[in-house]
Amino acid sequence: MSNVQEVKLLGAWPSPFVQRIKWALNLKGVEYEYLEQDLINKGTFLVQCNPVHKKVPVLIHNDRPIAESLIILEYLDETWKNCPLLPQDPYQRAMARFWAKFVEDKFTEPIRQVLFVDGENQEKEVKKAKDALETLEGELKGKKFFGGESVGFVDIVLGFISIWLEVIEEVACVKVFDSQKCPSLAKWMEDFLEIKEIKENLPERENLVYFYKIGQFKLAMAAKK
Ligand SMILES: N[C@@H](CCC(=O)N[C@@H](CS)C(=O)NCC(=O)O)C(=O)O
Repeated sequence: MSNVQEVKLLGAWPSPFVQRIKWALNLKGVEYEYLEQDLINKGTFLVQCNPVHKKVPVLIHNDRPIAESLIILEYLDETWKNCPLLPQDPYQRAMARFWAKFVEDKFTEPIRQVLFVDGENQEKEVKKAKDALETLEGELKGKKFFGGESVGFVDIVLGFISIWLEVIEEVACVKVFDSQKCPSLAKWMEDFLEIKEIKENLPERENLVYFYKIGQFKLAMAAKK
């Protein structure tokens, strides 16, 4: 690897997927240039860098773009070996990938849907998200972080709930997280947010609420047309 490292991150401030990459870069102490993207009127640079999905985050390392937050996290971990996110042991590594995929398929997708649907459909998505959290509670029990004593791959992937979950609950007027049923996860969120590199430069809760409320309003208006 050449000594000159030029790292850029194409992002959008309200995006939990982008936040994952900021966290990993912070933990590894990688300096980078952050380029905020307009996702309504997407710029040609974003489209050139991520022509397939046209989404953020995109990491650009020495002029080579990489898309999809989980792929970027793995790339960062393979390129900057300090503060490893994935375990060394191949079996443990497979397990971390398994749980990260579980988070994406069984939690992230339903919780995203909660914002876009209502009525019975919303209840179904809330139930899916709750069930996923209870499964994750079982996986976490007895450990400080999913990665053990320090933050790892699964912690970074799920970490957005420590900020975004309450915001989504407020905007969608639903209750997803139950600290009685998920005490380990409740403690995990607190511990996660205590970490210096995690709590730096987080989006303001009120700004997120405002952003998602505007999004919902636009959706409602579009549905009436
Ligand atoms: N699976 C992707 C999801 C990324 C994603 O959905 N990004 C959103 C922002 S939160 C986006 O760029 N949306 C623009 C669009 O859908 O056109 C990842 O993990 O990076």
